[in-house]
Amino acid sequence: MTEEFNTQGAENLVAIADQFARLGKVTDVKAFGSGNINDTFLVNLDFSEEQHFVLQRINTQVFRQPQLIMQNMRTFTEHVRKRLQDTPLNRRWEVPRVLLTKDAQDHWRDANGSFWRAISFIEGSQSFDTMRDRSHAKEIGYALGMFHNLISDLPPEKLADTLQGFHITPLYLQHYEEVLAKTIACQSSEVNYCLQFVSDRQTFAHILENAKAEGKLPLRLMHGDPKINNVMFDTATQQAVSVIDLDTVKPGLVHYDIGDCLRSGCNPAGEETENWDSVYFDTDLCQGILQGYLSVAKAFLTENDYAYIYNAIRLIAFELGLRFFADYLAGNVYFKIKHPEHNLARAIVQFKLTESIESQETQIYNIIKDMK
Ligand code: GN1
Ligand code: MG
Repeated sequence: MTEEFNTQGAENLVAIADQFARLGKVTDVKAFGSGNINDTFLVNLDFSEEQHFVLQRINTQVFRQPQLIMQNMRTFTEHVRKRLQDTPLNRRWEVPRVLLTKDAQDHWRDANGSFWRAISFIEGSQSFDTMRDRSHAKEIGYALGMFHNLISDLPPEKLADTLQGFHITPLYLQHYEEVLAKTIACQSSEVNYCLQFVSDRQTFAHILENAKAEGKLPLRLMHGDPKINNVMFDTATQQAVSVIDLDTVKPGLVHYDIGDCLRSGCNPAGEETENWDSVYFDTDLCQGILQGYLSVAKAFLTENDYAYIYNAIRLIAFELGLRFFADYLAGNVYFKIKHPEHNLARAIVQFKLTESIESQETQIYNIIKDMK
């Protein structure tokens, strides 16, 4: 929970949650999950049919037009619901629902102007910050494939751009250069490592955007943030049942998603570790995720799509490191932090992961080739 919420007090949170409690009474509100941008809470209700929901305060410094997120979520959920109704799956699959306020609005603004919204909680499910084993990896891949599959027939232009420049690596590089020009970074060996790391990969940063501009990779709809803990698992069957966190579902490249899913899923040490020597990219888990993904996504992937998978994995790990490092240099204005060097530590994790990906380039290409 942020400082601000500590001072705002629990009583106030209950009152905010109550705006969305159309059935039952709010009994309890607790900080929930480990999001880096929005503030997330789990609300408990005394209503037996639906015992929880997720309450979120959208960070409007990041999402400047939060109403667009809600509009996208409604378009997305409507489309997927219809798809599932017309062609039911033979296993459990859930889509988070937008919950309305007592005045039938999809959000609520408090006296400070904060933007609040509520989403249904997928009952009987849980998420994980790191991968348990290969069957878990396959399920994560399946979940992303199913997510892409279910929106593959929704035209990208039906959804608004909720976060301009999101995952456009050259723009992050440009921002980094602007920040760097204004900063006198403290000269530590960690900072020097990061400066050199980015400097060595200037050309590479353009690889996916160039492929998009050359028409090799089409604009599709993407999730934007399919990291491992955004996939929900049924607590009884341990099968993936939903992909949550729909704020960045918007037009983009599916490669950003494939890259993000693999960079988060195949890093057994997790993105918050400060034991940098323990960071590596696990190719066995990579194979598991891709196997699960392709079992559902083969139908819409082209030859060029396969050709860019390796570079997508390498790029998104690098990009996230670059984003964390630039935020550290800028004085931690974007990602929430627990201590002043937090974003520097997170950047090093992603750069170590990128190095590990680079050192296993041939193996990763072979995994992809064998799976086509
Ligand atoms: C942010 O807030 P959260 O944890 O859902 C970020 C993602 C990063 C992720 C890294 C809108 O997501 O892009 O991959 O942190 N979201 C945004 O953990 O910038
Ligand atoms: Mg997110």
